[in-house]
Amino acid sequence: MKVTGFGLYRFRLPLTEPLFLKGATLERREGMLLRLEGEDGAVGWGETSPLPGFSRESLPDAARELGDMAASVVGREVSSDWIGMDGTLARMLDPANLAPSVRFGFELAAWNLYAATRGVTLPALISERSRAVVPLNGLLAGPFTAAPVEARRMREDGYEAVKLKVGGRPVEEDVLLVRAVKEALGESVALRLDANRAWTLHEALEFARGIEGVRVEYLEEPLANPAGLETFTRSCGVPVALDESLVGIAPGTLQEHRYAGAVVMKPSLLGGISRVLRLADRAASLGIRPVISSAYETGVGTAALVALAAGIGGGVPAGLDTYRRLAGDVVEPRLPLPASHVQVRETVASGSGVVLRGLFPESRLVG
Ligand code: OSB
Ligand code: MG
Repeated sequence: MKVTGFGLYRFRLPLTEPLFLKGATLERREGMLLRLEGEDGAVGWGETSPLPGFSRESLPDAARELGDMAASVVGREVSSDWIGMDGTLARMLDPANLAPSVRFGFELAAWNLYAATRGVTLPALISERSRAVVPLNGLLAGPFTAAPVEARRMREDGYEAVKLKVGGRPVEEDVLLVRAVKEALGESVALRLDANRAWTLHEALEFARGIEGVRVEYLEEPLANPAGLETFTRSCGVPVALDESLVGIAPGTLQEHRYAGAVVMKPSLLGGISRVLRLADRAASLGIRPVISSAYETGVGTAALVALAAGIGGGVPAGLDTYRRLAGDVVEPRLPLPASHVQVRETVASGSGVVLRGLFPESRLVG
């Protein structure tokens, strides 16, 4: 089967409320969809949505790269060795050094096209032992006073894990908040914390002392200077997770970060499916817990993250609660989220139900 053509679409979706990210406030979520077409009529969709404040590539730059990449595969044969973390496609893309969101969108479209022509599902391509159900973590985003209430509701809704952002207020306040949230969650719901590199080593250790006795699954990126992460975790015993730091870590050097308890992997920011599969493979061999996580993708990207989590998560809750913030989507019906657990088959099917008219009036062709 050959690739016969492609389409590139721009979307702009409303959010439930403005999103405050590092150095950027988003009123809308913008990005692109790529549709790759095969000679048998099969199509595969992918999503490229750079996240302001986190992605280095701009949307126009990503659009150009994605369009060039798609044009370069028209006429190419999609053989059975295309797919896989070290398949022909991944090896062809390695030297191209695509922006992470572009590599994610392009690989996703290609994997989806391949799945469509073979009549298999994306989760089956990712792993032979894909799970039917994936647990998800709830993301606490509300103000200080609302968080414990929201946390209790998530516990009642069956969440196995809940994630709380820290580092944006004085350390003593974070300590009080973490204690209140953990009390609301109880011992049966895991508490994940994310400081997004807010602290000095001294502040982080002060925080760790403050929460002594509170069981935390992990603390993501406590330090402004990640060189101190190993010292931090060894001196206080709080497990750390890598997120921002992973961007600069080649899968082959992950053993230098054995001190980490978990790696939080966002394929849109890390550079696609194959890179995440390679990292997950290394993490598994080092005993580091792999967590698939989202960055405000639409239903197309988020469904792919569910497929990845089903294949590599080992039942670890995935962090896909950013989907909650989108007030519209490019797929219909919407994915069955937010939820404490998702059915993989149903979710992945929704993720391929792209609609370009009606629900999606602002879409337009780029180039
Ligand atoms: O720091 O983990 C982050 C989303 C976009 C950009 C950065 C981050 C996030 C999330 C994802 O918090 C949600 C999750 O991991 O549960
Ligand atoms: Mg994080």
